[in-house]
Amino acid sequence: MPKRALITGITGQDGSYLAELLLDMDYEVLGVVRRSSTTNLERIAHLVDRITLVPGDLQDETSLLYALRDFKPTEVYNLAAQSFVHSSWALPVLTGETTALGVTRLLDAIRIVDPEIRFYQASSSEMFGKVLETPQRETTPFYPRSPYGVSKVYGHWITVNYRESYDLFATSGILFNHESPRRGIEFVTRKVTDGVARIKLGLTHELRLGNLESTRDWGYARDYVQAMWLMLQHDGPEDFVVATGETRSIRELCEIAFGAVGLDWHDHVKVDERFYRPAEVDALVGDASKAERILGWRRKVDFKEMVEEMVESDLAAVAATLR
Ligand code: NDP
Ligand code: GDR
Repeated sequence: MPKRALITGITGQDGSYLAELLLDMDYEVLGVVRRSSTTNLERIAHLVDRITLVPGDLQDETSLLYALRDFKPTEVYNLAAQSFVHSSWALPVLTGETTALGVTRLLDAIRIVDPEIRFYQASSSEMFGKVLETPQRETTPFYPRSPYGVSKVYGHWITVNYRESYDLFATSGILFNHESPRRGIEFVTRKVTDGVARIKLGLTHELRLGNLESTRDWGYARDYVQAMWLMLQHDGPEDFVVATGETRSIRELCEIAFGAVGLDWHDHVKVDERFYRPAEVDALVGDASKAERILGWRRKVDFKEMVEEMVESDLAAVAATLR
């Protein structure tokens, strides 16, 4: 019998890569898609003939119950969230409804429809926030620094709680930042690579950014969706950190991205306080040794390769708009 996976957040960066990975392994894939007035299927346009899409929303439990009842998945990947940290101050309640309570709605729907389903929760390094230990691992205490981070802590603990209360196969992957050419344009890596392309092609001269000092542990999204799948194939549900173990500042990101097209970032980047956050996560670096040891997970693409791929992709995309 083919394996059947339901993905929330399939229209997002990770959802699109995960759908590709699962289709390659002959899974049947169902994507839950929320209603919007314009189409937002760009990231999965090449897959729509091979997957089933159903309307649904993490704010509407009935839609989740129907999707589970009708499709009968063996695995559920909860990737949906209001995922942009900066917006979570402007939208704290919506962020809590989706990113926090949405997890409970989905876990409850699983408990009601089929408690044998294996569940993956997209937890985040933002839960470590103002870090209490370096590098951060599965046992590091949380200290979230944004409504988004607080919501993810709730999502993490409700996953652990449903595992322990109802014996669900509920796994939490604590993933550090991961990027790709499909990253949303508002996140700093993609904002920089898109900015580099626009500057290189003469459309603008400057790129306005916020805090250049913070550091992140940036990996490659395709490598990270592999870890999600591995977690649900493991003997039992556990928490796993997925990270590269390397950390870089926004300055270093700029240096590599501008350098990839022969530009000096100092000539183009301007600091703009509009992009600062009310509370910042200054430095993150993860220890993925548990995932490496138990799941056999390894990353394949390094930071420089990834940034160069993103710059190349944005150069092609911006050039196409000029034709
Ligand atoms: P994206 O922002 O690219 O995608 C988010 C997805 O969630 C989109 O498909 C969006 O749909 C969907 N969504 C938002 N609100 C709802 C809702 N109320 N009901 C149903 N769907 C909804 O995120 P990523 O792919 O980058 O991340 C995937 C998950 O992993 C997220 O939960 C994120 O918080 C988490 N995460 C991400 C990391 C990263 O570095 N990328 C690191 C750690 C965790 P629409 O297209 O309609 O907006
Ligand atoms: P993050 O990603 O908040 O780590 O969350 P983001 O790329 O938005 O910010 C990273 C760091 O860059 C600094 N920064 C800027 N950020 C943005 N977006 N725009 C700017 O102009 C800018 N200038 C500086 C930020 O202050 C921050 O320190 C991502 C999301 O994918 C979450 O969903 C996920 O959980 C975490 O990664 C792990």
